[in-house]
Amino acid sequence: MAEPTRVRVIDSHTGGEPTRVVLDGGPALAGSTMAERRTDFALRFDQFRSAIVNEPRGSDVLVGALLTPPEREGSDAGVVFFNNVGMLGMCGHGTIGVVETLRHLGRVREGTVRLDTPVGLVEATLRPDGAVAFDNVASYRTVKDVGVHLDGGEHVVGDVAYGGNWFFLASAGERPIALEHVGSLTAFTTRIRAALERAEITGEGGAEIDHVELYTESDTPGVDSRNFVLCPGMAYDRSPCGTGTSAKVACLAQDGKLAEGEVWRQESVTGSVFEAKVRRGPNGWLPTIAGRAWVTGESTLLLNPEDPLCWGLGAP
Ligand code: PYC
Repeated sequence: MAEPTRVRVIDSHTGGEPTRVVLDGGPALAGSTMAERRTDFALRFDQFRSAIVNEPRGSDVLVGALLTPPEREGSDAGVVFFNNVGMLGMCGHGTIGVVETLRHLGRVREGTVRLDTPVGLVEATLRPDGAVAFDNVASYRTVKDVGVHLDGGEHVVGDVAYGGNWFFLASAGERPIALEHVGSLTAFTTRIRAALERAEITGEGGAEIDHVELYTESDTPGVDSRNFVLCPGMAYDRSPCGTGTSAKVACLAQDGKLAEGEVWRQESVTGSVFEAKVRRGPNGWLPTIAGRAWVTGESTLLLNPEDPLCWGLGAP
């Protein structure tokens, strides 16, 4: 029998969206910047990615976070986020999950936590009440009110915006954003994504728009909006999506509908809430997103190469 590779992980959820942090047993990534390390991860260790987040050890909804040594002096850790289909630029709920995991391990305390990510430095504050607020990368809208024709004949109008990942944001219109409708919301946003691809509508530099966000008003007192976010691997975000909320508040600020420092409460389809604010920055709007994560498990995954499903279902 071959000795299995042991991978120590900590699982958490942020507003219902799970994060699995890889502590030990992961690949040592080549590169001095986090962007180089993400490329190395994607090129050389895609099987490892799949083994950690895909079934039978994980599921389509799970986001993985591989910790690395920091890129910058003074940072607490480097982190590369990944999911069931590949790498993520940034991940808001994952950032909150990583900070809570580092707190759980005693590696950080209340106050400032600095994480190097492939899209830049993300500074977070671990608050006395356990909530984590992170200052996201500059977020901005590149296209307002672009129309797309879906294969079913509908015409949908929305905005293209960046919040650490690329988003298409559109009103849900008459479609209720509710848990009992996630099947039809997933089907609808999947068709939007396909239409964007057909129409060759992209983010800056031809970047794929791999997140689709529908929004509507919230019925919850004190909450501004409710959303449904389709993630790149076709799972929906159980949290309000940190990068999606960043893209949303950047659009609102750009339209003069959200003042600097004003609080925006964004609810997810599951009812979890993030609080967001923006400041004007030199390259866009600088969102601060706050939410809470909870550690749900500490475990050691076993990767046995003799197991036919060692590298996960759908492994490359
Ligand atoms: O919270 O930014 C986020 C996120 C991206 C994909 C899943 N969650």
